[in-house]
Amino acid sequence: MTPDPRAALEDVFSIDPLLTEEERGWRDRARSFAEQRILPIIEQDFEDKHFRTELVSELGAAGFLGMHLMDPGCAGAGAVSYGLVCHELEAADSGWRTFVSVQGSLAMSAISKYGSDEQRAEWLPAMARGERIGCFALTEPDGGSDPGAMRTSAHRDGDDWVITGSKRWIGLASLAHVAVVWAATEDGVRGFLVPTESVGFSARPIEGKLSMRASVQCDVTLDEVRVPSDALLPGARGLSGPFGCLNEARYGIVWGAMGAARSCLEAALGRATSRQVFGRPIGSTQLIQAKLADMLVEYEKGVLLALHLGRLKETGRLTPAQISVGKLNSVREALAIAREARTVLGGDGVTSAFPVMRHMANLESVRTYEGTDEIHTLVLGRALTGLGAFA
Ligand code: TGC
Repeated sequence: MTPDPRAALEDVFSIDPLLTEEERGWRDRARSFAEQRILPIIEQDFEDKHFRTELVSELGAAGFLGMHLMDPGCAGAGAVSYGLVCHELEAADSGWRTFVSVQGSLAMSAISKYGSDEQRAEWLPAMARGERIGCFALTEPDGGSDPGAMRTSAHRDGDDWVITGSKRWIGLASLAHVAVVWAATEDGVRGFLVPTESVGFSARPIEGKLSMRASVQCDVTLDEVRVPSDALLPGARGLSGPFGCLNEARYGIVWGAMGAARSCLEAALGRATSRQVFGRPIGSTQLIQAKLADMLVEYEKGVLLALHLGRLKETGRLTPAQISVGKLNSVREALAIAREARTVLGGDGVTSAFPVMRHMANLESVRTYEGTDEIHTLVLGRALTGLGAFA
């Protein structure tokens, strides 16, 4: 009988004893959700460039939206539980992990960290249930790596704020009810909660994507959008505001990208034991075994690093440089695993009969958003030398 790749992988890499019962519960619920609600439809959705809005309330009912926040309506789960959920969702597709990240780690985190009591009460419970969707408008068309160069500006007009500018690559913006918009003011960068129905706000999905096709990223235009003074997030001043949210999302990617890697490794392992070439399973050859072993080693190291960072996060000791180690390593190694898995699958590996090319294409986006490989490399260079080399 052909061995079960998942069971074989879990046998060699025994992570369960390192997790609490509660963490395993979150992991198992996310795995069931991914297998029952995402996997059956994802290849077709990716082909059709279709985002399934109807799954959003199901994610909310499962408790996955803003699950690490302690606010009313949010699950208040630990960092490792949240990471495991990201891992399982991204094992199905990066687009669905991205949805949970944008909603929970970016938009809801911004409101939780920097919002007033009224803002938290107005938005967070409904966003946790998936009844309202949020987006996070930081990146601009002239370059995402240097948010300090932002051109979007907000100025006071009586009691109101008037916001003008453009944003690009904003996940969920055309579906969102509220946009967390970061804009330059006389007082430095500030964040605003902008209802997307506001006059002058428009969001247009970006066409021609060959990656993350089952999710939505947009160009956003703010044409003299007028919001009242209580739209300002009172607790965020300067770029450390949005960066505080990016830390949360980058942490989720550390776990998530390894989920995509696991899916690729499982596909390769399944093929290795079932595919016969030269009269025997290809998995009985030394070259294929070496590829599988190398993939396993990087996967296991990546998950253990994610777990280590999660435990640091739970005790409040996780630093931005440590998150950069994780984001850089997870996405880089997940891409390498995807490429190697494709070779094990032979020609069939380029078809949608296997998830590997879809993961590979998705991971190219994940590699670029939330800080590119290059930015995280330079964050680490600065952490080691004390010298910034960004320019
Ligand atoms: P600098 O401009 O000097 O620093 C500004 C202030 O920010 C603080 N800071 C951080 N705070 C918390 N966490 C971090 N990770 C932080 N990084 C910086 C910094 O201490 C300073 O504070 P203060 O109080 O002194 O003003 O910037 P820097 O020299 O520290 O950093 C430069 C660099 C290149 C590392 C930074 O600009 C950077 O991380 N760039 C990458 C930006 C990025 O990730 N962009 C992607 C945005 S979002 C996205 O990709 C899409 S969202 C998903 C979707 O919608 O689908």
